[in-house]
Amino acid sequence: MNAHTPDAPAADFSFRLIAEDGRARRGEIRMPRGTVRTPAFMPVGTAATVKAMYPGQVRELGADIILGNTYHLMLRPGAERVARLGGLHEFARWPHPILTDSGGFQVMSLSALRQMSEKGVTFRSHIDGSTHEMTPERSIEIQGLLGSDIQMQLDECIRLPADREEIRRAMELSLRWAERCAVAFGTQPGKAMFGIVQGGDQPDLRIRSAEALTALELKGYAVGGLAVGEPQSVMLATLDETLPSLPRLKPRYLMGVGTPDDIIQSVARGIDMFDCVMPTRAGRHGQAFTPYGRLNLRNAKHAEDTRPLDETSDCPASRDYSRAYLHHLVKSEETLGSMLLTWHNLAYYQTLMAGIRAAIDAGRFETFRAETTARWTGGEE
Ligand code: PRF
Repeated sequence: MNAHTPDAPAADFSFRLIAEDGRARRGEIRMPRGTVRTPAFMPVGTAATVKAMYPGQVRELGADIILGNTYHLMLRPGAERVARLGGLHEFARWPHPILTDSGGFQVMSLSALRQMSEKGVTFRSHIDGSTHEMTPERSIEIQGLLGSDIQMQLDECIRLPADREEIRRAMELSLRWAERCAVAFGTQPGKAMFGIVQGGDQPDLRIRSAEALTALELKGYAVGGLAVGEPQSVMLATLDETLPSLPRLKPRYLMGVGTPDDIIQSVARGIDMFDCVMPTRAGRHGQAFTPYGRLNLRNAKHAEDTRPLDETSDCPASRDYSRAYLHHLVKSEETLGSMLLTWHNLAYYQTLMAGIRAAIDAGRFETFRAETTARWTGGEE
């Protein structure tokens, strides 16, 4: 029996800490649609689907929450259409919590011909070239139409390395947009809007951003603008400098991160939530995450390897199919190859998160971190 059976769903949004082990935190977010056990990994369901997975499979692996994208869904099929169809939970057949990103980051990475102003960002769709305007108010409106449980402020994320002045300008704009988003969101029982700390690799700008957002008394805080070109050491140092300026009793979400190693090192610094395309996208490209590190199933060395990816796993994709078969599927570009490797990778990520949570509960997170990272680099397989 698990020592901490999650509490029943609650009428309002709340976060509580269950255990702390060093700076690592074990907690629980309660919402009407369900409870999120933290540290949590949120599979990415950009276009109202976690690619190559049935919703029931995602749930069975232990995901308490998935991520959706304002940018993609506003362009196709459109936020108003999703609302008419009963909202994103009903549309995608995922009745559990959903967090939506605001669109700022995706506009930067995907759209063409962006124009930033104080008011918002105008951009051309990467799908059909049509022109759209995204303001802080419109982002919150869209996230409301989707029915998102955790909504993110609109922000401007700068790639690194960047000029300090440019980082400062984007951080301050993001702060003003946070205030506008907070006004647009108002008070919505059972739902939350999170602010996003920006400030690049500049410690004083990070602290200024974190302190100003804290003053807005939001229900949770994200750290954005990381894993955007800087080395892991810079990302971890930035977390060390930033997290002490965020309130201890609110959830902390590191956006768009990361590898299993990024996750375990960030949990060690006090992060509670993660999302990343890594397990799903890498799976569709023939990459598998295992307890012994990363495997590329395209590699000819797997062609006659009869071992499964991970015989100790409960996941059929990890346990029941030979590496030789997966190699064949990947080489033949068969759909089943993407499906099995995505399933396997998400199982690995959720098992890692469950291991992290159990280790914090038991006060042995440091041992777990050392053993887990040693195995990745041990070269045993
Ligand atoms: N802002 C938003 N979404 C994001 C990021 C950000 O900075 C990142 C950066 N890693 C990923 N997703 N809104």
